[in-house]
Amino acid sequence: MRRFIVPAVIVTLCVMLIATMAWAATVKMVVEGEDYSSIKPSMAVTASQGAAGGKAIYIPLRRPHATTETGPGDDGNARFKVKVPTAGVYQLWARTWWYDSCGNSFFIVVDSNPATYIEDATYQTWHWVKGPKLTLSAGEHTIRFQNREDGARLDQFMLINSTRYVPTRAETRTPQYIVK
Ligand SMILES: [Ca+2]
Repeated sequence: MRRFIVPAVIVTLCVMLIATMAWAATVKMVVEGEDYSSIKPSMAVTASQGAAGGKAIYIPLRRPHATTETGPGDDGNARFKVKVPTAGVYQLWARTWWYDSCGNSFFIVVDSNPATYIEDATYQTWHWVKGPKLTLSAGEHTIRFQNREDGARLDQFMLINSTRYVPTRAETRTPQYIVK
């Protein structure tokens, strides 16, 4: 019996070691929309059902709401400062709620890089949208979510140095990575 127990213990220890190394290598930074370091109208905070913490940031609907791609009415935005512990390529995800096909995007500006944007076609429900992959050095970085279309809401965003992880529900915020 003993000659089976020793190999089994070694295998178990190896599996635990590999799992620990894989876990240690993954950095997941989760930031609430309402944890911005600065905010500029028309971006605003709103109570929002289904949002983590009960709050989100949003671009209020314009009246009349745009029915074509007319461009944003202002440069309302929220800036977030994150402290990246390990240099690497990070996948950005955003937990969003879109009003309709003309209220379903945000500009994203990282540090002083050119703007990109996130967008998809799932409306009137909270869901995660896959954004750009960002190459980030260790240290502080600024992420800006900016008005592109009115009626867009942001609950949380996430930066993760894994391409395999796909979020499905609200994540637990990670205050250790947030600089206010
Ligand atoms: Ca939130």
